[in-house]
Amino acid sequence: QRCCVVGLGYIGLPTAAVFADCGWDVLGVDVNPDVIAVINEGDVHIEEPGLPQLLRRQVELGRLRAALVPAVADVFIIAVPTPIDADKRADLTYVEEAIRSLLPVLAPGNVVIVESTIPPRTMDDCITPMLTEAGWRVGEDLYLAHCPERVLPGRILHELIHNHRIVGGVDVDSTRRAAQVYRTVVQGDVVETEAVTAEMTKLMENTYRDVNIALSNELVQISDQLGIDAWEVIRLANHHPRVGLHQPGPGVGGHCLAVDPYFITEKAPVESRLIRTAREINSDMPVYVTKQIQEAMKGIASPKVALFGLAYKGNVDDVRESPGLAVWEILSQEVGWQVVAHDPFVSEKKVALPLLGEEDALQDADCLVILTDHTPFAQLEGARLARLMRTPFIFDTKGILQLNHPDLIVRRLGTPFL
Ligand code: SAJ
Repeated sequence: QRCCVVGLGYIGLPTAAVFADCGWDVLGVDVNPDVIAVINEGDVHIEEPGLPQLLRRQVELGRLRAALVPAVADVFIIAVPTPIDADKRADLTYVEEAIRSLLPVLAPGNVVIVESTIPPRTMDDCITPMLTEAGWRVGEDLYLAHCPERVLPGRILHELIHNHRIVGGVDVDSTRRAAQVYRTVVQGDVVETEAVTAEMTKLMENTYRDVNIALSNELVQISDQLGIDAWEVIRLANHHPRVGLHQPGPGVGGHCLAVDPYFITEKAPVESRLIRTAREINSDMPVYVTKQIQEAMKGIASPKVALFGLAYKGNVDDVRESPGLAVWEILSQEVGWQVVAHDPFVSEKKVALPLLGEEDALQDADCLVILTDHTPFAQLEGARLARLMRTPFIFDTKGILQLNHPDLIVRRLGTPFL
């Protein structure tokens, strides 16, 4: 069976590699010639544990190759980005272009699957009409389904195989055929539904997380006001069998939680009040964090601030919608301080600012701000920080530090300053 995966990013590339590993003959397609060249050499352009080895093996075995345009196949999987525009509405350009790129190679009996995250009703109101207008009888000679990806960066290869999948076709036959495709690869359940339910399910999963993180970020602000330790409240409340408060932090980043809720608010702006408010709380967190840093730096003229962690979350190299970048922007551009950044996972190419090594960043700093829970940050040594920094003030927005060196002043977001 031949499978063509359109879009070789964080989702498409691992998907292509896993399908190849399960015996499919896979063609990966991307508009970026550099990406194509790298993959055909057996290398990868993104950071994901286990992917380099898996991909190299599949390329060497001849089961996976990459090209700029799609070719004839049995199944097409679309995994291109759906960004939001300035009005916080889904930009479907890439998905539409991907569908258009298939038109010259589609054949009767093909299954076309959209994995990209899309607003509710997109399959029915946008994708199906595109194919119908091209002359296809969807559900009869062409099968069309939405199968949202749900993998967690950092664990993608494991989750691609073991997570349950939701498959929603635009009609019953499409659902059945698309579900069969995933059953060749997935060890979790493949749950069948219709397209619009699959679209909404995916969005609600990420919205659930966004709203719950907003609740904890609100708790942080209430706790700061009332002199309560928010982390202790979360720890104790989570002893309750039906409570699972999330972790607060400097904001919510990544291309999923910080974006997907808008796909709901765009379609039902009046009804989605809680979702909208949660988004506001989370996207305002970098401002809240910088205000606290400014408060702490009050007595220091022109402080040097070292920001640790520009990736949107721990142990990944992805900086999309990252709270760390937002904090950098406010402190360096609006406040005008000397701000330096360090992130062992992120390459300078990905951020339009210089990144320093750990020691250079800490040297003579007046404030160290932890913005991402990268594992190496949890191992920072108190004595070293005290020796290198000019003012040994540390602000931990992720609650990961265990420092108790007497010379350090360590403050955790949402914990009263003692
Ligand atoms: N975060 C918190 N507190 C928490 C958990 C996360 O502040 O308690 C922050 C993180 O630091 C990060 C952001 O939220 O900035 C998002 O991180 P994440 O680990 O929650 O999620 P993503 O964006 O890496 O992946 C999510 C996952 N969705 C769910 O868990 C419901 C993943 O399964 C999806 O496949 C992915 O979105 C996606 O592609 O939609």
